[in-house]
Amino acid sequence: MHTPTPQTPARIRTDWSRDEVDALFALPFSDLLFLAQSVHRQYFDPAEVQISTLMSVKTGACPEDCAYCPQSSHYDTGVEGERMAPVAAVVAAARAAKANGATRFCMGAAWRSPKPRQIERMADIIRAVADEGLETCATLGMLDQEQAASLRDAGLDYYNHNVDTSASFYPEIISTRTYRDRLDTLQAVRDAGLKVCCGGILGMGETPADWAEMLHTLATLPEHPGSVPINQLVKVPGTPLAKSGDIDPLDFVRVIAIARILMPASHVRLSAGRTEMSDELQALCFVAGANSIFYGDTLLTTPNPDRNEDLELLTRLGMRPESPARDRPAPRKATG
Ligand code: SAM
Ligand code: DTB
Ligand code: SF4
Repeated sequence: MHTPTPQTPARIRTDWSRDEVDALFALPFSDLLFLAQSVHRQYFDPAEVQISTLMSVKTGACPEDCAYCPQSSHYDTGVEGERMAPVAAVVAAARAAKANGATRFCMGAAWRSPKPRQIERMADIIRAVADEGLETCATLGMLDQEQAASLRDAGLDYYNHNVDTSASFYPEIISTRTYRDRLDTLQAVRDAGLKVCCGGILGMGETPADWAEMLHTLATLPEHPGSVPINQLVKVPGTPLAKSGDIDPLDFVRVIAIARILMPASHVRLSAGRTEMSDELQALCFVAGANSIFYGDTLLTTPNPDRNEDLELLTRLGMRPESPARDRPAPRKATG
């Protein structure tokens, strides 16, 4: 059992100033990690890690031009456009994910925003996955409040929509939709009563000031996202960012630690990019307050560490999968 540190629990604040964020970036590494650890232990058991599994339910041929993305039709990456996965295939993957210890099943679709027919088909899929007793998450592009409400009524728990980077750097990365569009979708999702999963990507050529700006944006949303995925760019050949330079791994840890301090009650997910990270770097990320991972052999289209390697790493660190959310209602019985 972890012992909470004997101090006032970190307050959940959405009024952080940019100066406060910059001051965290200026801390010596060990001071920053000490602070992040202290905050982490006030809200979470540091031995627990939340396990999510991803599935691409509609791959490729996306009309958007996100410079990092292997699924954009603007780039030749070898990812073929596919039709939407049938409900039975998604349920089979969800069952397998649950058997492997996942508590959340995240479904991604390469859309700019879903069409009415696609919302209906997603609703069928979400109902079936929720009936398996898993938390459900979807990432389908831009949504309005009505679409978000339909997904919520089908049993969706979380919606993933990343800000990706700072508002300042964003135009370098995507031209087909704006930062404002992203924030509007996040608001529609919140207003519909869905929980938000929102984070970004490091390593696209942005500067540390962009990391501070992005974290400030996330931590001053009207409510903190329940999950904050921090991705390291997966450099996919054929995308404009294929040859981006590496970031200093210690900077990656800094960003995780600052996300933890600013959003103390959120799950901070060490997301894409783990195949390029050493065990030691991942361990440092957990020490900095990361407490969620994607688990399973693939992300959406790119590889993720082997499941056995992940289990071995968690065991070596004395960590274990978080138990299913206590507030989760019992699985509903299938009706049809
Ligand atoms: N099409 C939807 C959208 O963009 O909103 C959902 C799927 S999209 C693949 C979800 C997120 O995956 C992106 O916002 C981005 O943050 C992340 N992502 C995509 N390609 C990535 C890459 N090569 N490296 C790291 N993260 C990536
Ligand atoms: C997130 O922040 N990262 C995940 C999930 N949300 C949807 C996606 C990572 C995708 C990496 C590239 C790929 O596998 O296609
Ligand atoms: Fe399409 Fe999403 Fe990839 Fe952008 S990130 S190209 S919207 S699948």
